[in-house]
Amino acid sequence: MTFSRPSFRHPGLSANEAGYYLKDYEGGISTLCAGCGHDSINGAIIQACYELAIPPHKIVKLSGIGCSSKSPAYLLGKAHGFNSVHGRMPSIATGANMANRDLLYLGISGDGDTASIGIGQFVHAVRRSLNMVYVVMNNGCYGLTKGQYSATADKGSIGKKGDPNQLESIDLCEIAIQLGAGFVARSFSGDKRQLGPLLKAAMSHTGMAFLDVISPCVTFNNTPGSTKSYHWVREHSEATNTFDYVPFRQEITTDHEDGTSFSVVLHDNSTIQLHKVDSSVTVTDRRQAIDNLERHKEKGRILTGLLYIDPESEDTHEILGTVKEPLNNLGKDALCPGNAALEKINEGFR
Ligand SMILES: Cc1ncc(C[n+]2csc(CCOP(=O)(O)OP(=O)(O)O)c2C)c(N)n1
Ligand code: SF4
Repeated sequence: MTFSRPSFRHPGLSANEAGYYLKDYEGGISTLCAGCGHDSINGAIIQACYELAIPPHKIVKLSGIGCSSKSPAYLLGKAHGFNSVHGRMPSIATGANMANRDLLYLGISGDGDTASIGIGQFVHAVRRSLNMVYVVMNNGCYGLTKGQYSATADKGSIGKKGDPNQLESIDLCEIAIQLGAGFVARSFSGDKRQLGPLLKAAMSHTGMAFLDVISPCVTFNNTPGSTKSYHWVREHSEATNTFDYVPFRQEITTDHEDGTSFSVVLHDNSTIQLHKVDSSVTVTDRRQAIDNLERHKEKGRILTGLLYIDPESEDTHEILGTVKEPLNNLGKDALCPGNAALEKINEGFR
């Protein structure tokens, strides 16, 4: 059996603006279970990077441990990558980001990897507003270790083993909003139309862009009583808004005049055009964003779409006032200015 992807592609497929083909964004052939939601998210990430024409070598894919964390092996084969210890992806992302601010950091994690063992790492990456796209493939269980409930499993939800989950669940989006993430969204692996623009907008945001994507585990948590199953999410999800993502280089053609639509301009001058389903939903107010989530939860519904955005948000580099250049662009004199400069700095602390 071979796991290498055939190099032949349809001759009609075109290159993106940077001259790359879709295959330049692909990775190895997936070994996840057929029908696993994670594979759909991987496909959406590949498509988003291709459409945004991001040179693959300008991307860093990072993960922890889990079926979800195996995903970087199945996408962006030409990007940089690091598969860390369980729950430790945020520290690896922080270190890499501090050394080279010129790359796009894409963290891929699971609900076990982030909400259980990695919760301490996650909250600090968020409150530092690390400039990264942080994707949680949320199936409410530990898929890789045979389906135990994770900390995002809803109380009362029933997995394959049959006993209902007795513990309260952690809502990662609420935590992210509370701790100052500038972009927070929730989506569903089975909703390609919503997930694609959300990923592209997240990749264009400066600071922490957090995306919680409900991603059913078909092997251990796709039962009728599970709130992370395909059936449940399709029956109970409600989109806060529909929206288009318009890159800066593209002409804006959509109508702005509609009373329930508005645009948000990001740092790189690309635009998010929101078409609100419910005009009472405000996505630029932190307190209201949390309230919206709770209101829908009370009714047993899962709110999806862009939940919160702060277009003015700063990233760790701006907050700390770090050097503008990636460290590998600096010469020896800048990196190692010598004893006299060190003495002067130490003097400043006395
Ligand atoms: C330090 C450590 N503790 C526990 C494990 C066992 N382990 C491996 S993956 C995993 C949970 C994975 O769940 P999740 O992150 O939700 O990913 P999924 O497989 O569901 O996509 C656990 C507990 C480990 N590998 N390392
Ligand atoms: S065990 Fe679950 S999460 Fe893991 S690959 Fe299979 S379906 Fe996906």
